[in-house]
Amino acid sequence: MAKKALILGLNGQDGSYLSELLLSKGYEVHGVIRRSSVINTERIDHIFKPEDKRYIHYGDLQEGIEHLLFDIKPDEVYNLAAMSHVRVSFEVPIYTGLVNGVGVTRLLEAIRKLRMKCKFYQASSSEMYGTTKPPQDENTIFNPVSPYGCAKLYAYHITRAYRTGYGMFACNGILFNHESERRGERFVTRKIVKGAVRIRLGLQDNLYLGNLSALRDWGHSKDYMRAIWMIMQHDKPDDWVVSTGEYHSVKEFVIKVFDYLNLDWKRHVITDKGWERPNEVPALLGNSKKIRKELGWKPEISFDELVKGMIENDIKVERNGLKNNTRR
Ligand code: NAP
Ligand code: G4F
Repeated sequence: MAKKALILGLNGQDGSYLSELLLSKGYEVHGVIRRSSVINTERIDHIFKPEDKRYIHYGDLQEGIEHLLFDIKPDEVYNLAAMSHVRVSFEVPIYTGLVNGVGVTRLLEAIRKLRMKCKFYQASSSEMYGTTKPPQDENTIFNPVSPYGCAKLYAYHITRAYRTGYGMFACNGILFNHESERRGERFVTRKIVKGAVRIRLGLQDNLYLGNLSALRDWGHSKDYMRAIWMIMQHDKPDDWVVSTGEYHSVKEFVIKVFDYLNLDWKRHVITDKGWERPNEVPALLGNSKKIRKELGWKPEISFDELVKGMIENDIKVERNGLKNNTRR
């Protein structure tokens, strides 16, 4: 019988790549999306055909999803749902705590109360390291400095507590930044790519950014979703860092994109304090030795390929006046 997976955050960047991966492995994939006043399934419309709509369920981490767990009886639950924007978390700190933190306890508690034997994956984040100096690995101290990072750290610990306390197969993937053609337009990589492409095509003149000196370890979402599936297939539940082990500044990212498009970035990029955060995480660089050694995972898409793929995708999107990500 096919394994059943339930993905919270199905229509997000990661949810879309994970569902493709699991379907290619023969899983029956169910997912949760939120009701929205506009169509919000663009990332998954090519994956779930109209006749597959029975696999897509409405829900919210704030409400709990006991009924879905009970009806679907998944073998694997992947919690990718979150208010995922760090800067926005400073504006909605309480909501962020309720969704990204308490929401995870709701899920774990539902699984426990229903006495389900399913495995559980929690999308933990390198943002939890905050101001701790790089490189960071599974033993590095956490120092979160954003409401998002604090809520994610709560979720990380509650996942461990349910593992140790109740013997649940509950894992944390501590994923460093990962991007793609499907990345949300308000994260810095996609914002830079989209802005530069639009400048190249004469659709806008300038790009407004915040702190250019922050360093990030950027990988591709597709590689990272393969990693989290491997985490869930391991014989014991654990916590794992997933990263490329290479970092670049936001400024380097800008220069790379503008150079690719034969543009002089200094003529178009304007730094604006309005895009900065009350607290910044200066440098994230992951040491993913453990997952490479124990599970044999490694990233397959290079930084150059990531950037090039994102640029080519946005050229197509902007030239054809498309709503979003065309590249599959
Ligand atoms: P994303 O594109 O923003 O997707 C987040 C998903 O969560 C969306 O489907 C969103 O639905 C859903 N969601 C938000 N609030 C919800 C709620 N209250 N109830 C149910 N669903 C809700 O983010 P992503 O890049 O795919 O990231 C996936 C997960 O990994 C997130 O938990 C993120 O915090 C974490 N993470 C991401 C990275 C990264 O670099 N990408 C690194 C480490 C950890 P809507 O479309 O309705 O908002
Ligand atoms: O792309 P960002 O918004 O990603 P950030 O804050 O690192 O968070 C992402 O990665 C986390 C993993 O470490 C995830 F958990 C989280 O869900 C999310 O996916 O910003 C990256 C850097 C920051 O230092 C920011 O200050 O870019 C800097 N930046 C400079 N100008 C900007 C901008 N970020 C955004 N979003 N917009 C700007 O205009």
